[in-house]
Amino acid sequence: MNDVKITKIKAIETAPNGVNLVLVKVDTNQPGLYGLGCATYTQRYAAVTTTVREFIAPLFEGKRVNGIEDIWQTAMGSGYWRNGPIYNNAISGLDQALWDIKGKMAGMPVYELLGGKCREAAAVYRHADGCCPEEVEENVRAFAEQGFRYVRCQQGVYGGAMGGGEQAFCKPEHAPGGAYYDPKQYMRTTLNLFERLRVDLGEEIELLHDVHERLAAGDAVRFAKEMEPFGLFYLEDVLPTEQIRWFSALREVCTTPIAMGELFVNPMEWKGLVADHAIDFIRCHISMIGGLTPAIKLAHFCDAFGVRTAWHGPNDITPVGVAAQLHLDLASPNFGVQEFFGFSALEEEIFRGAPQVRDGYLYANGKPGFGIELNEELALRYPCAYREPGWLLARLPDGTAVRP
Ligand code: GCO
Ligand code: MG
Repeated sequence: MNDVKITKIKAIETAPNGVNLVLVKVDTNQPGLYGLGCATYTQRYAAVTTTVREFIAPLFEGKRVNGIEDIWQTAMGSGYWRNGPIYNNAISGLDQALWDIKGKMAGMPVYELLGGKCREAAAVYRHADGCCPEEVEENVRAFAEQGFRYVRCQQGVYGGAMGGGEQAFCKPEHAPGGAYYDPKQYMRTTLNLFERLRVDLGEEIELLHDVHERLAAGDAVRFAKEMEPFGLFYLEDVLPTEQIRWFSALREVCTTPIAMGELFVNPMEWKGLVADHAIDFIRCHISMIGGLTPAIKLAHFCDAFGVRTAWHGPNDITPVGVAAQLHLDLASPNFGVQEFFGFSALEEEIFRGAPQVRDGYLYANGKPGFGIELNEELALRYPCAYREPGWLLARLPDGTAVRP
């Protein structure tokens, strides 16, 4: 074990679906033994790959593979300033790859290294979107027929704008471009949407919704309260990370289950929320907090406070990142639900052995490590590229720029 060393740490950029993804491949001095880790920050992919190439690779090539915790701690400390999304993703790529290698060396799937399965598969939720309640409901029914029991429902894009259609509000003269939306219109249409969904679909299906930090704090508290009658599985990102202190006020008046965390990068953002029982589900994107090593600790910390996991996992994550979250899902007693966007055929060709979904459950393939083999040549045929931030340039009706 002690003579297995890292020979090469490579950052691989790939965008098979037109979404920028970052993967780290760690080669070793053992023929055929390599590890894969997800380092995807889709909006700043080149900053992550540069960090891996310029700072992580020179520091850890030549080191032994076995000391994952020591490597994680020295990687985090070696930049002095820490806990930012770019550097955390770079560390995550190395960290997850070392867990993959350790599983392959042990001849075990990573979930076995984490204590073994608490369940055979992880229940997942899909995204049912639509420009009107009828279309959203149609998509919920389609997922329910495929066996999915959990469905996130959104009318329009985040903040409820119909995406390009004329808004029912006027802007000031010379207002700048951007993704305009009206918070009050968003609240009205969403309450109307869930009233209809509950009447038409009944209580069997678990419905989720993502506020995506689009409301002023006081409105957010009122909105979460008004969503109570619809018995959501959870309401997500009700407030931006900058307004974390409002969650205790929300908890005082509202029983809607609360999920938060996809934007978290620093333990100071979650420690208080979890210890105060202010949220029901933790939603981190695990490469954004530094990889599987910190996510294991966070899952165990949440377990002590009755908070369940619901790791972030739409389309800006590699199948390796999905696998890393899935192995933790399988081994966590306080697993809640796993977000899942689905893989394209091309993605499954690049990442052979990617987790498979059946009847609403996501399955690992039982192979050692994360069980995924990379077709690197094919991955490199789909380079990442700069993409206009579009929907991220959110603005209120008067043109004020807000968090997206
Ligand atoms: C979700 C998230 C995503 C993010 C996206 C940002 O709940 O899946 O809110 O849709 O907006 O990951 O890049
Ligand atoms: Mg979200």
